[in-house]
Amino acid sequence: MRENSGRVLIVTDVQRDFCEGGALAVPRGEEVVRPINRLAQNYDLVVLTQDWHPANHQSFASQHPGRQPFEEMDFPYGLQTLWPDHCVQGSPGADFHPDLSVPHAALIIRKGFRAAVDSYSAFAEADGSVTGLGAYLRDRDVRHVDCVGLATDFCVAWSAEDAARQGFRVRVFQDACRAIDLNGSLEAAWARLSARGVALTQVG
Ligand code: VGL
Ligand code: ZN
Repeated sequence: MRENSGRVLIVTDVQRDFCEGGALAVPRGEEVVRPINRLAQNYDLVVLTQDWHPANHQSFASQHPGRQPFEEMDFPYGLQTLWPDHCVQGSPGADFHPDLSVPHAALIIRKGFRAAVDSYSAFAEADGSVTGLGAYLRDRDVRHVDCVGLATDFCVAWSAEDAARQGFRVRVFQDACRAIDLNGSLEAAWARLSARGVALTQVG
């Protein structure tokens, strides 16, 4: 089995579409790149996630006539926020930010590749289907999960929460994340995370 420090860094969705000029730009999203490049050097196990939607993904408001981005809509698995088209498979916006430099990353988890199901978390899709990441980490004796990336209040928070639910010790590096902050989503995310015992910390 591969030697590691019992710790993984999960780098969430540092993609062009979530950065300045992108289709679903997170305010100051590109600012996470530099701290993440530096932080990742301290980890021998790094997992990247990549939002990766087919062009007809049902989380896109464009797929629902009369609906606008950022509205909520009832889906079979619960309430789904509708988004502008973003991170379309194979498009430039789905690429990692060109300055992201984590060449030693072991695994890339692609999320949201089924048209009918969104997936914020690296551990499970919105309908509960697991990605296998939990088992992958347990197989490698990982106990500590550290989270960075975009967006704090959606994909980062959902992964951190799922990790905590699965019994990992979880930290979120606040200054290596940026939020969308939609209708109080950031405050709600922090509340859910602290209720789960997720620690908030800083790269510094
Ligand atoms: C994300 C909204 C839609 C994220 C992904 O990475 O936080 N947010 N798809
Ligand atoms: Zn998405």
